[in-house]
Amino acid sequence: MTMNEIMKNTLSLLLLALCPMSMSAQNPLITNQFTADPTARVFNNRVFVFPSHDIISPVEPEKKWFSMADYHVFSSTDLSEWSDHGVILSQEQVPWGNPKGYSMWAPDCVEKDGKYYFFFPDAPKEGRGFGIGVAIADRPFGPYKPVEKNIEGVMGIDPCVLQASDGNAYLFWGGGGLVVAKLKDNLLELDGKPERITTLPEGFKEGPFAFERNGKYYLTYPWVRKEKGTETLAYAMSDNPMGPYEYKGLIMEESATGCWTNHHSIVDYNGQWYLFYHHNDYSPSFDKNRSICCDSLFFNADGTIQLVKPTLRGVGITDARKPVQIDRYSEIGGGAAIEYHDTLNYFQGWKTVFPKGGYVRYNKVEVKGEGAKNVCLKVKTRANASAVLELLDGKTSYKMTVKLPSTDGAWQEVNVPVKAVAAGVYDLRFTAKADMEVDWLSLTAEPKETYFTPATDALMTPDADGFIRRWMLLEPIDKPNRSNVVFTDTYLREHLTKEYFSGEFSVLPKDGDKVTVEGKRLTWHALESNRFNVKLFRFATGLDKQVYGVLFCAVTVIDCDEDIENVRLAVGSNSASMWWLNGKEAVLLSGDRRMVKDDCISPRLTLKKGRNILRGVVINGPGMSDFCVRFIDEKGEPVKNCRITLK
Ligand code: FUB
Repeated sequence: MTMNEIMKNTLSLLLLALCPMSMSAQNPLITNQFTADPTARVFNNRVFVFPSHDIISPVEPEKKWFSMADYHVFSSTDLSEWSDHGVILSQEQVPWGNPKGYSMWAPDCVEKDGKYYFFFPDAPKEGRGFGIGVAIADRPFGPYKPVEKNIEGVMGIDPCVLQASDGNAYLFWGGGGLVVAKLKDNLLELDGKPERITTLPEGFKEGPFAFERNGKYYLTYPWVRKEKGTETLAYAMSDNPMGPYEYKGLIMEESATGCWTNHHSIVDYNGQWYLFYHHNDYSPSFDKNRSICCDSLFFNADGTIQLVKPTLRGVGITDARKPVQIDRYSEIGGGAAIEYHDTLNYFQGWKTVFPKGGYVRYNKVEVKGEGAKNVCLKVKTRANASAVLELLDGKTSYKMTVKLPSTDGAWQEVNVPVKAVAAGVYDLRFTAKADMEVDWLSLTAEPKETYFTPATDALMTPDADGFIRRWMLLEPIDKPNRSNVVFTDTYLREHLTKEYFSGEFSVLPKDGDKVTVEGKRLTWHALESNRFNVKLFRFATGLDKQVYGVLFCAVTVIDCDEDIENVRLAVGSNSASMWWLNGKEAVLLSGDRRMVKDDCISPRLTLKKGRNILRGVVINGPGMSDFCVRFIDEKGEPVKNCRITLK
């Protein structure tokens, strides 16, 4: 590696730690992967959530059980916008763990003297069951270095460390009941014998989470009430960290959707207490693939805890300029209902289906800065559709009729000017005056820039500069790469010529066609780019898809009235890409590239009379993917005497 490459590589890793991937969300909090067993901790006035990372077992997909190979950490300062700091520890890194154990269950993390101690269960290299290990870092988001051996004397799961005001740290864990032991100052060894907690009502218990408030110790835990059969969240209190603990009641009842487990943590952030827990929102029929959520938690004056009802709205204030996912409603009525966008790919999220008169209320959206004069909606409407939008803050209230253009029953982002709304935090109420479906809405000062419009059958030629703007684009394929320096010719030939789904290099897809890549259903979209460069990054964000560590497939058809000889394909892309004309490789753009017009130019080609199929695959690690493509002639002039058809 050259010095330049080393520096670029280091910079990319640093950027991922410092500028992590971010997503806005309500419940569930993480929208692009499964997350479970959330332990929330506040470090440096930022909430960090250390969850388990559920996956479908890559070794035994038919075995319907937990499978976890690594941990990510997520953080937020407003509990609405979440950053994924990436993988902080994986099973191959644990010296004492089975590198193929897939048993990295519920973790915890605490800070002591400026070091972060990450406690995690794992299957040992030899023998059965679980050990609990520690990995140490200088920062909450790592890098974490696992300690050579697991903690002696601890066999079990679900570690939780209580740093009590008596100056000691106590380790709680589960596995055949709940256990507690004092930790030595180094947090790596037990200081005395573990004690079983035996004072709680009967029934399966795991996932202990202990904390201290106003001189009382709370032991909270998932608990199965005999008569119900799935996990509640319950709690007990004591005057001592090691107990005895007296049972006090439930914090959350059994999941309404039948998720067998629940697992939680409770944290005070800026004077409000929050309960983090999990449900199975993105996996309704397999409850070992879970998703973390958060709701506010309240104490009574005597220190007991009020029951928390899980909500979709969750917590935090939502920035009105971003897509407000009204399907995460505070209240719904009039026949409105939420549905999954795609029951074969639940990560596509939800939409709200409104009959005439259906409504939702979504509390706490913030109109920032100069206020709003425009509402942007992703909708499916027919002719003469309208809705009433109300913004209520107790003092001022706005009520306006939003006249919507027809989208002919297809999803489209539309901008509608509305009367000026002053900056402030409002509860939003949206009432449909005709049948319609809404994905999200935003309130902005100016019409929101739209990067794409749905492709039509209208005649389309290359634009004035010859750029091709009508494309079939496939939703991003997961292709994790922390840095783009790996994009050598050899890497690209191996990874971009590989068939990720059947027909990738032979079938001409139609709008809405679906393919399956590593178990994920991805949809083709027929789009016209509003700019000369096709902003794949915006394409992905518009669909709430992952934007980094991705591979995009693009196809278009160039229809010519006659053979056009001696043309060259001129491409710019961010990052690397590979292009084929009529099945033959035309040009390869390798390395960590920025999108520059005509960056790479193919050898001479012929655009034949009739249809020519142009395919491209763009790959990117951390970066804003896009591409621009045109044909140029011998003089470098753009080729425009052709049509772009997609058929
Ligand atoms: O995530 C695996 C296990 O499921 C946890 O360790 C338990 O607490 C339960 O949530």
